[in-house]
Amino acid sequence: MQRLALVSVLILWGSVVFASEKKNSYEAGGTFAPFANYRGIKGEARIIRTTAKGTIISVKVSGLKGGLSYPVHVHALPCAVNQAGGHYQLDPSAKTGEANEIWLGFTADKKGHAHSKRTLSHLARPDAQSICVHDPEANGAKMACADLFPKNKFASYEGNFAPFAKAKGADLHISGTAQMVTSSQGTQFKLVVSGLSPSEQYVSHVHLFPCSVTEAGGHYELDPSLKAGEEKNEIWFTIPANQTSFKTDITIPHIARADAQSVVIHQMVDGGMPKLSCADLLRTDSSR
Ligand SMILES: [Cu+2]
Repeated sequence: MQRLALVSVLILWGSVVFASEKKNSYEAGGTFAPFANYRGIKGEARIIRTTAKGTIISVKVSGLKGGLSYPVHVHALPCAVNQAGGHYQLDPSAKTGEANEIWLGFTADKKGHAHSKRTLSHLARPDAQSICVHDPEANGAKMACADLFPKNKFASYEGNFAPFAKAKGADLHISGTAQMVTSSQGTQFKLVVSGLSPSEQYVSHVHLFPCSVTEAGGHYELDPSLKAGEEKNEIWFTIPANQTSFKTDITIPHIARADAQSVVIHQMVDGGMPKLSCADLLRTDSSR
């Protein structure tokens, strides 16, 4: 009887640990497709994020030239957006280059097949959105790309506002929540904020990185191939003046990508826009 109780406690404990790990651990991936000017390249890419071990990434590609070595990198945008953009940076405040990126270069065998795998202690952020194979015979032009999307592309995200380290005085009282829901129709944002000073002016935007990574980085751009900093290409929330709290619920036709990672509240002061408070947009579903 006692033994049975112990066994059931152990089983319960095991499932709790498994459930909490599962929430942050997930597998994603996709198939390679060639960019324009290239054909015949096929294969697949997988990314496994585990809270315990970091990140495991593997790629398998065919349709390459036998004996040739190819540069392969994790990129920061989906394949269809600005040709996957630039390289994913482990630390966006550090120098670009191999030590701060995820490189998976390989050499094709006689049949034109190649594969590689990397295991990192770094837990890849959601902005690790694709993998590109580059053409060594054309100055590293992008040849083929695979998206690293989770199975459920549409999801709910949520986080609580917390002050940045530099916030002081009344700015420390700002609290609330930010929610984001993506669907085939677009993206809904709900913000509930309180603790504002009626005498101050504020503005809020969707930012590129989690709150703890380079203080949420720059602004999320609807189209990253256009110039940054224009309101029509970003997601801005107007915070009315002379209020201590505000709520907003807006839906935009754009479907937010995984690089929409936080909402920042700035103060508007002469000559600047200091970042006061930030809410991470974390996926709330565990089944990806
Ligand atoms: Cu901003």
